[in-house]
This record gives sequence, structure tokens and C-alpha cells, in this order.
Amino acid sequence: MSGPNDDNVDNSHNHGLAIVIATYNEIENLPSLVEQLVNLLAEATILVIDDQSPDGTGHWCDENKDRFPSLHCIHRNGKLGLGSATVEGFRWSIDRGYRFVATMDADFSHDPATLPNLWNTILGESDQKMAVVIGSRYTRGGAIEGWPLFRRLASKAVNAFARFWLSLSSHDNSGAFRIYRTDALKAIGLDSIRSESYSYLEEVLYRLEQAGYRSMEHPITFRDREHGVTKTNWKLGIKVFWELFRMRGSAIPKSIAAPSQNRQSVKVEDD
Ligand SMILES: Nc1nc2c(ncn2[C@@H]2O[C@H](COP(=O)(O)OP(=O)(O)O)[C@@H](O)[C@H]2O)c(=O)[nH]1
Ligand SMILES: [Mg+2]
Repeated sequence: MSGPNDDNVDNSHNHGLAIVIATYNEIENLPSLVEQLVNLLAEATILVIDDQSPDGTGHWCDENKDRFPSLHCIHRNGKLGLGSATVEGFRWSIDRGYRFVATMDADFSHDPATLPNLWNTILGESDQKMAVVIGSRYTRGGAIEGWPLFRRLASKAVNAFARFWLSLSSHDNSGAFRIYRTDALKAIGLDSIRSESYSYLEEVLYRLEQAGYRSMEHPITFRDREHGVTKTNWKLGIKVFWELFRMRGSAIPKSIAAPSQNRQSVKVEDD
């Protein structure tokens, strides 16, 4: 794995926002997404984590770092999963002192124009225990456009299962359009997130709730991608269910599990 473009890094973003975008074969989407984000949120840093996309997405990132000074690129050795890519982005952002880290898909399912709203929402929140704002399809005002019925049903099923099984308070637990407070991510310990793939989305919410943090939901309209192809498939869907199933009761490091959050089912072990 090669490191980020450190010569571009400015460590003074103590109030800033890092936008983490994991990519695999998104060459038809990433260039216009980066351009739009730079126009919408000039002050934000954009971190692309690419897993050696055969279509040259990572190459495009490197080639455009000079054109977009806020753009940074991490290249990993092969397709290692959305979860581990995003956790890598969390680490990068924490190490550089960003106060907030946003995550979004590269395929325009998450409308970049909504990101400033999400950021204003979490910036306006004074409760230090409010760890994350979720761009939510399943809260009042949220919507999904362009998905076939089976994908809608699969998404509903995953969300209902995660909400019930992990006792999550949020309704959209499987969407990646979010902004987190980095101090909350630091507090849960990123090693506590073990999911390599899509189930990291539920796991990070689970770990935050275990540690006594809360989440809030802001309605979004999710649109199916127009360009490129999805990296999900039914096998991955089964894996997500299996990982969610095993997640309940899995330990969070003792140092961060506040006594009031120690549920019966949480097995506390030394870190
Ligand atoms: N780095 C990296 N990115 C991934 C991987 N799998 C998916 N992605 C990215 O994660 C985001 C969501 O994937 P997508 O295929 O759109 O999933 P869907 O929206 O559930 O259909 C996109 O930006 C993908 O390019 C992976 O293994 N590694
Ligand atoms: Mg997508």
C-alpha cells in the first residue's frame, strides 16, 4: 500500500472536513464528482481510496492532484473491501486533525449538493455525544429513485434486521452518506470495526451506540447510479447478513465501554 500524497497535506484543519470516497472502477464518475465537491465545499479535503481499479480511477486521482490541491489519493493493493477502505480514510483524517469526516459513494447516488446540508446539520449540533449525521433514505422526506424492487426489499430487510438485532436507533443503517465527528471515531477505537466489507456501515453505528454516542438522520434522495456498475451482489448480501448476525455481543474495548452502556450481551474484554 502506498501512502497518501503527503507533500500536499496541511495539518492545520482542526475545524475541517475530510471527504472520504472509496473507489473501485469509478472513472466515469469520479472526475465530475471531485469537480462538483471542490465547487461546493472549497474548504474541504477530498481523500480517494482506490483499490487498483483496472479502469484507471486511481491513476486519474494521481494525475489531478495538482489541478485540485485539496485532492489526496491512497492506493491499496487490490480490491480489499469498502469497509477497510473507509476505516483507512478515518485513520488518515484523524491523524491529520480533521474534526469531521464525511463518507459518500463515488457514483452520484449520494448527491454532492446535499453534503453542505449534512455538514451544517452536524456543525449546528452542540451535543458532544451526537457522533454522526446520516443521510437517510428511511426517515421522513427520504427517498430512493431508480432501484428495482428486489434491491429495495433487500435494503429494507438489512435495515430492519440491523435495527432489531443490534438495537440500533437509526432507520438507515446501511447507507454510506454520512458525516462523523472524528473525536467519536477516535473514542470507539478503529480496531473495534472488524468488518472489511459493507457491514462496516452497521458496525460503526453499533460501536458508537455501545460507547454511548448518538446519531441523527437527515433526509436524502438516493438515486441509482447512471454510470459504471455496482460492486454488490447476492453473495455479498449474504455475507453482510452473516456479519451482522455475528456482530451482536461482540466486544468493544473495555476502556471505552461506559458502565451505563454495558449491556448484558456485550462481552467486555481487555484490549
Ligand atoms: N476502495 C474500494 N471501494 C469500493 C469497494 N467496493 C465498492 N467500493 C466503492 O464503494 C462505493 C459503493 O459501491 P457501489 O458499487 O456503488 O455499491 P451500491 O451503491 O451498494 O450498489 C462506490 O464508490 C464503489 O466504487 C472496494 O472493495 N474497495
Ligand atoms: Mg452505488
